[in-house]
Amino acid sequence: MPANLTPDYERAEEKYRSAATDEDKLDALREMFSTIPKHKGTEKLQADLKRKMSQLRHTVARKPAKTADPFHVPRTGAGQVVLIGPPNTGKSALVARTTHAPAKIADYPFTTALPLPGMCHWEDVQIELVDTPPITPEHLPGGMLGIIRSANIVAIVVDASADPLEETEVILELLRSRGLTLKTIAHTEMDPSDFNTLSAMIVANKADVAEDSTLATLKELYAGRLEVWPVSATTGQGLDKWIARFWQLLSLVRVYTKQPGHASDKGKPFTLPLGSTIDDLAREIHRELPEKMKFARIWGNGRFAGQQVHRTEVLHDGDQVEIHE
Ligand SMILES: Nc1nc2c(ncn2[C@@H]2O[C@H](COP(=O)(O)OP(=O)(O)OP(=O)(O)O)[C@@H](O)[C@H]2O)c(=O)[nH]1
Ligand SMILES: [Mg+2]
Repeated sequence: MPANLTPDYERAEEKYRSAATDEDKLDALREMFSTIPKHKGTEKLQADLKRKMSQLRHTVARKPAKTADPFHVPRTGAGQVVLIGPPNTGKSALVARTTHAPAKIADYPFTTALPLPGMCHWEDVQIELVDTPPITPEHLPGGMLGIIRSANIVAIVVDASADPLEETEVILELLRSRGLTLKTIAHTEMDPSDFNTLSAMIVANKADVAEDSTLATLKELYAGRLEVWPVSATTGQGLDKWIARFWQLLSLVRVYTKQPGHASDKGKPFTLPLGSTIDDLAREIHRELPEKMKFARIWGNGRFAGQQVHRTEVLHDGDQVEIHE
């Protein structure tokens, strides 16, 4: 171990080693990351910690909830996108249009009372969308902050045919007053020890009845901070590109496993954070598989077909992998 690690870091590392649950491990890793001296000599270690954290965040988030709290929506699929916003902007209409969730849509405000998840598709990946009750400065349902904080991506849905600038500012200010900053940032670019910056975007819904000049002003105002996605739940315009953007922001790779001598399990990829290795994939398949694994073979992305690779081999989107025990 390099001599320049602090006692705080070493304590956190000890905590990591003795952690019994994934949640405790993640806590310890966060502590290690915040106490590690940030200089060139620890860069590799920092990168390693980041990778472990994003891996564990993935696993922890997928565990089923212990309680029946309706504001706890367990994550399924490759990532969770939470739609938030003022009343009547079309959050439910967007979820109903892009998933099979029976979201209730009505032309009056405060229609949605509880969060409702649904799955949308991007290529062969499923991404979870969550419809939520409206928020206003006077009305922020208990539990909404928890949902927002734990989302992989926060989509602020505003009504582009009304006053989307004002609506966006109200929501951003509401969250700012709770210590949260929203910006369009890919997950690979995020600082894992900063829990108050969330990956987000503005969804300018009802683009079918909006003025072009309003959309242009909105884009200009948030340029460099928050992307604006003009869409319409009614006509469907802009929705495919919007959903494709989720995949990019989530910064994941798809990996297809295969049995020796068989074709790969096409269409059912494992999704792992960018930078994940064969070892990470094995752990995702089964907790004890990394220890049991003897070697792996890989197909795709410039390797020889079936090339034998080390457990530290970094995976690329579309790789096919055979694990040998
Ligand atoms: N023209 C147009 N109308 C839309 C669009 N999306 C939703 N609407 C209409 O806007 C109204 C509100 O839609 P909802 O989906 O219920 O809005 P919401 O944001 O879920 O509302 P709350 O649950 O009250 O927060 C309904 O009358 C929808 O038909 C759209 O893209 N274009
Ligand atoms: Mg609704």
